[in-house]
Amino acid sequence: PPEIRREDYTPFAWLVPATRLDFELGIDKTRITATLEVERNPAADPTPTIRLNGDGPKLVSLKCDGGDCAGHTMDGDDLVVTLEGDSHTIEIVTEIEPSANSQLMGLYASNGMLCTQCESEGFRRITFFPDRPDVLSTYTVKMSGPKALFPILLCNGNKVDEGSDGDDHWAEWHDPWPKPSYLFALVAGDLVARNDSFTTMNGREVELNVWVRDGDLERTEHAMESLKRSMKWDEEVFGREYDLDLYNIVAVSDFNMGAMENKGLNVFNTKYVLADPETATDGDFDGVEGVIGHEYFHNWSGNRITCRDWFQLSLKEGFTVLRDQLFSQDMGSEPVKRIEDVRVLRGAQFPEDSGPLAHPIRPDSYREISNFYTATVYNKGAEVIRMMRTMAGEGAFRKGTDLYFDRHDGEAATCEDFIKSIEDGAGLDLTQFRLWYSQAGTPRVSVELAHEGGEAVLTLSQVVPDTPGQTGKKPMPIPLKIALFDRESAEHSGEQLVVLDTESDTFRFPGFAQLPVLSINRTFSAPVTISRNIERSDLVFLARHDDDPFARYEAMQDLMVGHLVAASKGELGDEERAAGTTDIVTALRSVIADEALDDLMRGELLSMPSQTYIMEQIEAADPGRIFEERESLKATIGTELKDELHRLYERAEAVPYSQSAEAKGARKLKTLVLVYAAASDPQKAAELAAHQYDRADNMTDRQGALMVLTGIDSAERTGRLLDFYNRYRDNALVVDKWFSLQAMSLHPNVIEHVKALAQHEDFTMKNPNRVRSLYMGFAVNPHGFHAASGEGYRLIADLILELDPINAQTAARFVPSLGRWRKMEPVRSAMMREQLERIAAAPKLSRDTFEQVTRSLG
Ligand code: HT7
Ligand code: ZN
Repeated sequence: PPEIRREDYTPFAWLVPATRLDFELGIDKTRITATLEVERNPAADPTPTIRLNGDGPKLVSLKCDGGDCAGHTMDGDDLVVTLEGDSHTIEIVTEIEPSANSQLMGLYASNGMLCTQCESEGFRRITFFPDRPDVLSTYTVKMSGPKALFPILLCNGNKVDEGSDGDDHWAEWHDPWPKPSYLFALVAGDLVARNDSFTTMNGREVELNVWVRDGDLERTEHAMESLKRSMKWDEEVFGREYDLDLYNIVAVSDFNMGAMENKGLNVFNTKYVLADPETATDGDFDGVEGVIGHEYFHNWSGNRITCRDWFQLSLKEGFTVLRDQLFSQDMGSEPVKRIEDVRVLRGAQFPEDSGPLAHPIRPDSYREISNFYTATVYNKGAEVIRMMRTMAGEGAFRKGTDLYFDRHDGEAATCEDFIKSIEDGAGLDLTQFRLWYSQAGTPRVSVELAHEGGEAVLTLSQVVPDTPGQTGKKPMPIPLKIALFDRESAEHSGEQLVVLDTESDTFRFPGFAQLPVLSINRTFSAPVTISRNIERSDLVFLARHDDDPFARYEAMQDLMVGHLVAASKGELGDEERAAGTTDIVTALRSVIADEALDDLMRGELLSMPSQTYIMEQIEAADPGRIFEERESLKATIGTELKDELHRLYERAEAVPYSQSAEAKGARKLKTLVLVYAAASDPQKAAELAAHQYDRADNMTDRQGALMVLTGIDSAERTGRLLDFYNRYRDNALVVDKWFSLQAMSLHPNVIEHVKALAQHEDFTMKNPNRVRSLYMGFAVNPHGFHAASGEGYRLIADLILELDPINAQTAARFVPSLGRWRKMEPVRSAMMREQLERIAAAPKLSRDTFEQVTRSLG
């Protein structure tokens, strides 16, 4: 497949001011008549032809201005039509087979209903069209089909007409806002809605609907409330008002990603719509709120202003992720949300940035754009814009975003347009900052603090590491929030922002009689790694006294990571090991005792760093060794703090179920206590977990207990797993949990369990949620995936090969786990590479998987 390069962008030669689509809907066969009004684009070089992208629709007929076209030809999958004049009407009739569409792109059947997914290049699977984000058109769509099968007919915009014709009926929809084809959507099926309304800041009433299958309605309240909160928040915080009279959300059970922001008709994975206490965890509730917000915020950052080309994806995704993160911070605990977001960044994006798939947030080239919906484009993209906000201050940043929305409303814009608007609106000079858009790799900042003549002297230096295709990078502006703590009073005289914009720089702070304790990168103000030789006692100090909750969490994590890295590398003697664990236990004890903390934050401070994160800190990592050390530290903590943890559990157990922060915190602590108990006293933990499971009145407690039980070989494990399945076998989202809990377990036979589950009658390769629940659960479980035998790697490679022809996008998303081969110790490294080579040698790979495998081997 050819490489597409950002620098090759040229505007499309034709404008398409109006598009009319006529759908004759059927599950097995759908016929589409597309009528395109086209006229020459005065801003582009003239051509005698128009290229209409296609990906498999059957061409039934083609007309130009009501008759034969001057000529047409197929170029690969595309239809190229000769046009002699300056404006024409092109009519194209195509046929497609929705029920045979297992890729879930374009128009497909899911559970008896029809729905679409057009981002990025799915529209071309429906009809021939300039399927690129810079071609904006207004759409009028007529949908017709059997009333019995499709009683509900939905599309973008507003319904303008409807009628019946025997057993068939039809609806006509018009979307007044010009949009690119990737934002087109339709849904036809037997659905019911939770209905509500929202009055905008200018007094306009908007009808809101959340459409689901009959029986799921009672689990839509949280989604609806989240939608209303999102609409209000975007008015208050970004001054953005909704612009149609109708906002529809539809939940579908077969979906490649989380959700899709189609104009006025969002299509959602059921996982991000349905939630009630019996079937959804606190994390699931937060996920629904976050994704509902994300898709809603796209109405401005993505739809009203869209992307010129797919290299600009972070323009809409990075900005919208930042907006959804700020929204969730405001709806719940700000520091806990920040910690969660940083954990995601470090868990998914840092590995991407240090591996073979590293790319800038604005990539320079791709073969398959679906592979670039990455943590880098989304999450690092959000961090980059967050840094602009930090440097500008909230008020000035808002002036910048206001200017961006004003200047580019209705356009297909670029990242450069966004940066320029922030520069002009917020009054910042972002000349050098633009490097964050073009340079991949996580900068490493080295930190030294000295005390000289009554001054604290801070020396910072940065290295932006080489990444595939990029070497010798330039220093970037890195905004670091810092505070200097007096050792006696445990106080500081104010947080400061230092910006490191050269390779190395020194900052002097007068007024210190002795060396202070440095708290740096507070709130994680820059997406960098910090390297410094800090005394353990200083980390204990910060874990105890830092008034920035993120920095306090960071100190606690650094304390544990430092110990586990050294222990895994065999660098600790008995005395050092004992001293290290004592410090950790002491710090944890003070966290348990600190009455100023709320339990959600306490839970963060008491959590151990993940095995994956520890592995990332080590060259040639040995996962077996790290697993043992981590389990051993967990057991020590469980033993040493047994009484304190027990009291914590008892206190938490008395808190009744609610969605309050207090109750959520209590539930988080209960499962955390079980985790420590499972390492120190497995039999006791199994009894406690079984007890929690049996008396649970909510999914958070039940799933937490079962998660712990899956790792303990016991009668309690077998019984509760069976109970869980029988209790929830009719609820697909909960059965997904049942699969993933077992795939993620610490049980020694996890590989055999996963193989057996793949044969389970409820397992199917056709449903991405089910595939992800079993196999992604396993791929992120280092205990199973990195088994010394190499069986885990083989299992994932087998999956990729089997899934690739069914759903290439989902298959390709498993490749990066094998792509970490360079980070592993030599034996595992060779086995991982061998599996990548086996996939690469397969006779017929999708473009998606081919690109990821070749880059991973590269
Ligand atoms: N903008 C949406 C992206 C998306 C997507 C991309 C490729 C294939 C399937 C997809 N479904 C949704 C999601 C979002 O970021 O809001
Ligand atoms: Zn998005």
